[in-house]
Amino acid sequence: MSEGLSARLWEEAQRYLPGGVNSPVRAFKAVGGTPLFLERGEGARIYDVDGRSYIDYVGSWGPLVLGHAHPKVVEALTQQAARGTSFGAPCPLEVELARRIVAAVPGIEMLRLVNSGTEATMSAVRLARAYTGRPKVLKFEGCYHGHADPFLIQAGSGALTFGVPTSPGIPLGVASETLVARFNDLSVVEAIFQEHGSELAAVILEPVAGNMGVVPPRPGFLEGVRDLCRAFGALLIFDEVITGFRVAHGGAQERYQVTPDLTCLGKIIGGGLPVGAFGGRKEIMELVAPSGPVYQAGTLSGNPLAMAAGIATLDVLSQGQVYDYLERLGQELEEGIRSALDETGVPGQVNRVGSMLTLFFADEPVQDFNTAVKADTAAYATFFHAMLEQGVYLPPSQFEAWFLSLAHTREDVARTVEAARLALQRIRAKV
Ligand code: KE4
Repeated sequence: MSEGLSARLWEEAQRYLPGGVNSPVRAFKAVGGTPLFLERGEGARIYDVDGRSYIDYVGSWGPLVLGHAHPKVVEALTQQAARGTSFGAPCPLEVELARRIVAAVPGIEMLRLVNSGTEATMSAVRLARAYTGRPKVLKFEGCYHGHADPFLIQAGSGALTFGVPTSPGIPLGVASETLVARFNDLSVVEAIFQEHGSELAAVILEPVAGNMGVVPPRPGFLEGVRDLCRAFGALLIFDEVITGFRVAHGGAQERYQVTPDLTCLGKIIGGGLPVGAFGGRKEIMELVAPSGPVYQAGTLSGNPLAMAAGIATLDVLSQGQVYDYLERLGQELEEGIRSALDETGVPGQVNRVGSMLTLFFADEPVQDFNTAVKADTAAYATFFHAMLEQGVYLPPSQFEAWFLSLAHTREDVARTVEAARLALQRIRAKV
């Protein structure tokens, strides 16, 4: 699909950047073909360097819940840039963004702003280990928390699964402190707590999984994990880098009424600029340097430019009805895709929470990593390119979330559903 300037840039990019990209998923390896180079975004649309436009469902992987180049964000950035981008000193805007986050997120009384989701989650785990004095962390298959060593771990063999690294460069000593359970399976979590409860510093999870594709929590799952953490003295960490301000103004912890001990944020709170945060109960957060001994630092943490974008974004999200709009649009997209699946007879599952959803090319419901990985990734690749040809830009991987924004319209959704119908017919014809 990609030709012209994108193709030429792709050749050059591979000379300077590993795999031609600065983050692996962008390389289109999961869907084949060469990535499009994008030069502009406006509202729900993106424009590639060869002048083609697309309805965008990646939204920079979640941050752009207002759409691209929202006037309020652009205005805030323009004004702040003229006054300086970073001082390495306290600035009013970091206090302002922190105030908004504390007011919105039930589990956050105090927070530290950082520069990525990875920084947020790695710092939260260090803090949990310091607070409890315990070494081990439990994560879930299919949940992604960034690229810090303790998280690039997959379930090993054996019942109570010790982790094994998913990347070279991670010492076995690090991997041995990470345990891995199956998302939505409380029995495994209980068994791990029975076996290792006294060593567990924390359980970290995406309360709505987005990184195996969208997988909602089963009723009672989050509550069960919350109860086990409380019973054994481990901290519950919600990684809300995707779900924060996405599935509700107060994130998944508001939507599902389960409050963690620590929360990690990113993406939306930066409005498209690099920002992350970790926060929680004051008695835990006061352990963070310089008020406490747990070291964490960052040159650009709380920089006024990123704060300006985040504040402008949360301002818009504080207006009434925005989440009702996202919910309605998400429902229309889900229903439209389901009807296209029915009409074409292509086996598929649609999982959705609010304005994040995934179409899995799978015969059975997708409720965890094991069922997610059964999806037909070849069918997804065909679907992806057929949608791209019709001007719809989806995540270049079956195991990611599609994101709607406030800039998407009902017409955009109708066009997307029509394109999906034609793309599914192409898959049908291939069978
Ligand atoms: P970053 O370090 O990429 O800002 O955030 C890491 C992270 C942490 N937690 C969750 C739940 C996340 O989804 C992420 C990053 N998400 C991926 C997409 N699923 C970012 C895209 C990429 O890696 O290029």
